[in-house]
Amino acid sequence: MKDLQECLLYAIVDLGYVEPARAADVTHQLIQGGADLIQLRAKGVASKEVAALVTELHAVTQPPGIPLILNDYPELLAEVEAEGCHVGQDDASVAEARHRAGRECIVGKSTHSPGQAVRAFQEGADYIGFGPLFATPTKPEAKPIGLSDLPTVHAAVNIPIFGIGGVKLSNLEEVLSAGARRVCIVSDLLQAPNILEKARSLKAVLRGAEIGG
Ligand code: 3NM
Repeated sequence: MKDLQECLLYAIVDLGYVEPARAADVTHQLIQGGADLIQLRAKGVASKEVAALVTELHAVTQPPGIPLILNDYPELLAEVEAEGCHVGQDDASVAEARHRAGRECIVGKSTHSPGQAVRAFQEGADYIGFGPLFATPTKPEAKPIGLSDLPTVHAAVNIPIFGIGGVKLSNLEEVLSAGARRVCIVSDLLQAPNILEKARSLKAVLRGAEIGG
């Protein structure tokens, strides 16, 4: 499996945008385009259905060694194959998520301020999401935090940090210039006319920034 340190492009397969029947195909396109990490986000879906979908997606993510992360539902990790789970500020703590999973797994956490980022690091999260950097249709109620805290968070937190929220191909250079190295994207990928090509373009910019320093 790909190491989190190598992951630059984190793509979320959000059932708010993708019909469950298309989720495996979309996941395949995202990976073909260069997504390094995949999350299944299935808010409000019954856990039995989520479990079935995880199994279907894992058949796509496992052969190329792409970790599959489940948004919330840590207890499902005890019964399905996936590499980890992601918790929000209002969900289980990192320790509680590990306990519910009952096995070794990646646990990521959403953070919305430098203080929350440091606490998630201290709690033992394997990676964090940091945002929303911009206003986003995916979480319309969430207040954007802007880009100015990115350097502080990168100096304070020594685990992978994925900038999230309104990140798009059109503002990616700006996000990277402000201090991000990695991003997590939902709508710009899932609403693209060609998902594979969009992932490829995003990844090229991320790689270019990495090489360019
Ligand atoms: N979490 P898009 S922002 C799922 O700030 C999610 O924790 C956020 O979607 C956070 O790429 C967000 O469409 C939505 O803006 C990201």
